[in-house]
Amino acid sequence: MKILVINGPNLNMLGTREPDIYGKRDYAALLAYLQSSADELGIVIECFQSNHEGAIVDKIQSALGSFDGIVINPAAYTHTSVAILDALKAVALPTVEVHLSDINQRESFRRFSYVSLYALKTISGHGFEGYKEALSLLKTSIVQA
Ligand code: CA2
Repeated sequence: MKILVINGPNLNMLGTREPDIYGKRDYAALLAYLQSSADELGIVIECFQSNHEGAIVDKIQSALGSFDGIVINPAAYTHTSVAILDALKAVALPTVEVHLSDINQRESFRRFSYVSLYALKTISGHGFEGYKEALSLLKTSIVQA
C-alpha cells in the first residue's frame, strides 16, 4: 500500500515560530515521525511539501495510478482552495485531511475547509499524532474496500 502525504504552504517552517500552536519540532522531525509511523503500519509513503497551490494540484493529479490514498495538510489552502478540492475529487483516491492545530478553536476564517467536503475524515488538533491516525485510518479503509 502506497500513500502520498502532502503538506502545504509554510509547513516547511515548522519549529521556527508559534510553538504554542504548532509545537517545537521542525519539518525534518515531522518527516521522521511520518516514516516511523508508516514503517510501523507497514505502509509505503512519499512525502511532498509545497508552498504553491498549482504544484499541489499537479502532485495530486500525478497520484492517480501510483498511490492508493492521500493524507493532506493543505495548510492555509485548506480555507481557500477550490482547485485542491477539485483535484482530489478528480483523482477520487481515499483522502484524509490533517491539521496540527485545532482549526475549530482558532480564528473564524480557519473553521471552513474546502478539502473537508471531499475527505473521508478531518483530523484536527492532534499534532504529529494526527498524521499517524490518518495513515492508520486510510490503511483500514483501503483494506476493507
Ligand atoms: O494546523 C494546521 O496544521 C494548519 O493547517 C496550519 C496552517 C494554517 O494556515 C491552517 O489554518 C492550520 C499554517 C501552517 C504554517 O505553519 C507554520 C508553523 C510554524 C512556523 C511557521 C509556519
